[in-house]
Amino acid sequence: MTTPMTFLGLGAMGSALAAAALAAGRPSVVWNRTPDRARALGEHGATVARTVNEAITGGGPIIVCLLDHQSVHAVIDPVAASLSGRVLINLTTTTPNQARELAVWAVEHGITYLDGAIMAVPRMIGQPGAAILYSGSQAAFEENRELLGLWGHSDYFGTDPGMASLNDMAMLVGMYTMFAGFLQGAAMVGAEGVSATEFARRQTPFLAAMTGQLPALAATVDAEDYAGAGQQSLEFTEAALAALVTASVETGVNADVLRPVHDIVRRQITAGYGRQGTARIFEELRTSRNGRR
Ligand code: FVH
Repeated sequence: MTTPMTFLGLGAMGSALAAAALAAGRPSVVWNRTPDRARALGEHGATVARTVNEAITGGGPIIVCLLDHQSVHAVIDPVAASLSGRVLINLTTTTPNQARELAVWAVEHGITYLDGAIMAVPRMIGQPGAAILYSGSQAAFEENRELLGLWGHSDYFGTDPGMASLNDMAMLVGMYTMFAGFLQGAAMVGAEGVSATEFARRQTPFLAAMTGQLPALAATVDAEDYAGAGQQSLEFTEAALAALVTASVETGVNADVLRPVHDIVRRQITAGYGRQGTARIFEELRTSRNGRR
C-alpha cells in the first residue's frame, strides 16, 4: 500500500494535480480552506481532511498549491513542527527569492524542500505539453519522479531552490509582453473595424514564425558578437519602432507597450552602438552576467 500523499490547496490547479494522482490510483488526502472545493475529489476517492493537521498525518509527500507565497506560510507555519522529516513539494507560484526563503524555512524545521513551477494550465495537467520545472532537494525530486511524471514533463534545475521559479518567471516575461503586443496590434486594426479574431488569425502564424529567430539572437548574446554580419542594426530597428509608435498614436491607440522598447534602442544608439545588432537590447537590460558588467 502506497503511503498517502497530501494536497494542500484545491483551487483550479491544486484540484487538477490531486485528480491526476487519484486517477493513477495514488491514495491522497486533500484539504482546502473552503471545504466545498474538496467535495468532487472526495467523490473520486480522496480522503477529505477537515484541518491541515489532519491532512498531513499520511506520511507521504505534501504537495502545496496555493494562491501565493503568503498563503503558503499562512497554511504551513502553524503545522511546521509536525512537518519535520517530511518532503514538501511547493507548486505555488513564487519569486526565486520567495522559493529560497521557503527552502531556508524548511531546513530550519527539518523539512526536505522541492520547489516547482508549473508551465501549464489546469486542463493540461497529465496531458502532453504540460511541463513542471523543479529545483531544490535532488533526493526529493528523484524519489518522487513517478508522481511528478503524472502531472507532466519534469525538468530539474539543480539544488538552488530559486532556479525553477527564475526560469518560470523569465519565460513568462516573454509570454506577457507578447500578449500585450498582440493586444496593441488588435487595438490598432480594431480602430479601422477589423475584429481581434480576424487579426489573431494573421498574427498567430507570424509570431510562430518569428520565434524561429530566437536561437540566432541567443547565439549572438552568448557570443557577445553584436558587430557580426547579418544582424538587424539598432538604427534600422529604431526607425521601425518609431514608425510603429507613430502609426499607433495616429490610430488613437496608446503606444505604452512599445515605447519602453523604443527608448532602450535609442539609449543604445546614443551610447554609440547604432550600427550594431538589435540583440544589444540584452546589454541594456542586464545588470551582470558571469560576475561581469
Ligand atoms: N491556474 C493556472 O493556470 C496557473 C498556471 C501556472 C501556475 N499557477 C499557480 O498555481 C497556484 C494555484 O493556482 P490556482 O489556479 O489553483 O488558483 P485558485 O484557483 O485561485 O486557487 C487558490 C488556492 O489558494 C487558496 N488560498 C488562497 N489564499 C489562502 C489563504 N490565505 N489561506 C489558505 N488558502 C488560501 C484558495 O483557497 P480557497 O479560496 O478555495 O479557500 C485556493 O485553494 C498559483 O500560485 C498560481 O500562480 C496556476
